[in-house]
Amino acid sequence: MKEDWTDFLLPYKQTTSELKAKFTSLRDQFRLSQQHVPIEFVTARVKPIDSIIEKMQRRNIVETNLETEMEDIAGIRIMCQFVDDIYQLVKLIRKRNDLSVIEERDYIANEKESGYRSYHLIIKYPVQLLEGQKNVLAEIQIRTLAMNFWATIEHSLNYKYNGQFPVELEVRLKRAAEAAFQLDQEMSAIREEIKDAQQEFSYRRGNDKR
Ligand code: 0O2
Repeated sequence: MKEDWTDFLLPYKQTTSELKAKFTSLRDQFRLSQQHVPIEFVTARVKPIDSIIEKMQRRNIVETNLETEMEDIAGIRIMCQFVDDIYQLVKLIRKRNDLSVIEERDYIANEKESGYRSYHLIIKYPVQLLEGQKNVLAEIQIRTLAMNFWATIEHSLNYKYNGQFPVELEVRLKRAAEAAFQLDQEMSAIREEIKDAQQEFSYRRGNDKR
């Protein structure tokens, strides 16, 4: 196993902190422009060494292929209010020229067996290091607050049960995932109604002034 993880992980650390700053700044730009803000908050992490080693063993990844085969050593998570916000952000990310999208996994349209929902983008991000530019793979996960609530709880239970849930718990978690998704759909419907009502209101005000 690697002797010096600090050196190896440095570009990933830099990638996560740069991307977090960029997406936080994007949120601030939306706020300033008085538009609906599609980003609620952003988190970033470098995968812990024990998780990297566990995944290397599970996926048969050899050390020399780590940089090309493990796509989520650098991870960014963006939380949104609405499902539509997720797809708006995906479009924005595809257009950026400071990174390139190399793979997309829509676990919202195609939820995982566990009930997990999120939109994943695997990107290539160039970081500037002492020795020059290096392209780093990173995973951006975009989810609603409800999806994040479910995933956070399920992730900690997974840890507790070591990935082997009792059947009843598995069923309840799937039900909870469905309830979270229903909540997202209900909130989107309410949002559309509010938008329609606001448009109707401004149209009427416009007519009254004539
Ligand atoms: P952490 O702590 O977030 O780093 P694999 O990593 O082998 O499971 P794959 O195909 O490499 O899967 O990548 P995938 O499925 O696109 O994304 C893996 C990451 O997505 C996980 O990372 C989780 O963050 C999240 N994820 C995927 N499936 C689930 C799920 O069923 N429940 C929850 N809570 N999260 C999920 P890590 O490394 O597991 O965790």
